[in-house]
Amino acid sequence: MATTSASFASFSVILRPSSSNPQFFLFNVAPRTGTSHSRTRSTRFRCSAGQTGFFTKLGRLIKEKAKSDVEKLFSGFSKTRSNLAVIDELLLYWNLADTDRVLDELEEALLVSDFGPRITIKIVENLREDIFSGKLKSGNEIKEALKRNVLELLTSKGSKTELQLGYRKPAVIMIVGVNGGGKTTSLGKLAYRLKNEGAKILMAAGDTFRAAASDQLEIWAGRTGCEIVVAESEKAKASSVLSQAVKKGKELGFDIVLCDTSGRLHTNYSLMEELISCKKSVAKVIPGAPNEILLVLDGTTGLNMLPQAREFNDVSSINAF
Ligand SMILES: Nc1nc2c(ncn2[C@@H]2O[C@H](COP(=O)(O)OP(=O)(O)O)[C@@H](O)[C@H]2O)c(=O)[nH]1
Ligand SMILES: [Mg+2]
Repeated sequence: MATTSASFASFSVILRPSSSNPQFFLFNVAPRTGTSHSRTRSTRFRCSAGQTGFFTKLGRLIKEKAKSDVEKLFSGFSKTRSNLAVIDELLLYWNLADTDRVLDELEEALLVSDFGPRITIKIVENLREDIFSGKLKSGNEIKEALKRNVLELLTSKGSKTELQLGYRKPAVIMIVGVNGGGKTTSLGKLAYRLKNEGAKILMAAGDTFRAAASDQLEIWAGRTGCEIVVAESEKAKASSVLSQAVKKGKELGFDIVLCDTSGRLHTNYSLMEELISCKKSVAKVIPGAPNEILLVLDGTTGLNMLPQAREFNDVSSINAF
């Protein structure tokens, strides 16, 4: 098992069965350099001339899919923007006698823009108070106050935001969320940040459902210079991969094990059950682990984030999102 940074230069992916369980491998992935591609990789991506047509077609399909995803995203933004543009018009012609009607319409515009009832009422009532107490005297002042209110709500800190990693090593962080929400990407970013802070990080490829999910995590391990545990067998359970990784982390003195998991719809109960078994399997190795369960949410999801957060919290007691 290669664990030292000195060994990074010699290989990009080295597979060696662990002594305790031959089903799993600890990968030590080199930061990508021009010369570090392994034999496995070049074989995997070799493309003969006869396949060019297929790849051109595949490339075109991927481009079309990406284009439609981007269009969907921006049409979502532009819908919100046009909902919010109503506010500009409302406030342009505001006068004191019209306050109740304008605030009712403002309330509606905020609600259709996914602000949620609690926040909307808070914003509108703050504005009403300031208008009637004479603090806000023009449409422009109301607009500025509205911006300040939204900014304050977005930036005010709730509970503690630092990761609570405890004193036992390794600390275990599990990343959970729905499919395509950005779990693996967030794990990569987190690994980069924690590594720069001096932590020795082990990644665990707990997404055993999605094709090439562990390859994706391997790329992040390469980029960040972290080590990674993946399942060799396609039938391996996510809970076993994670518990094996935590065992490795413990044996080899890692500071943090970052556990990737498969995406699951919060309404799919059997997959949510699997998350519970992942959590339990990790706790068997280190009592009290995982230290943190982080829910990754796609910022464009809107209010559907709430049921997602609720369901994930019910089964896995998330610590942050
Ligand atoms: N624009 C943007 N895209 C992201 C972000 N995080 C992830 N993605 C993209 O969202 C897609 C799904 O991300 P991934 O990490 O694989 O999601 P997972 O299925 O939850 O692990 C990928 O194409 C990522 O590049 C982000 O913060 N911003
Ligand atoms: Mg993923």
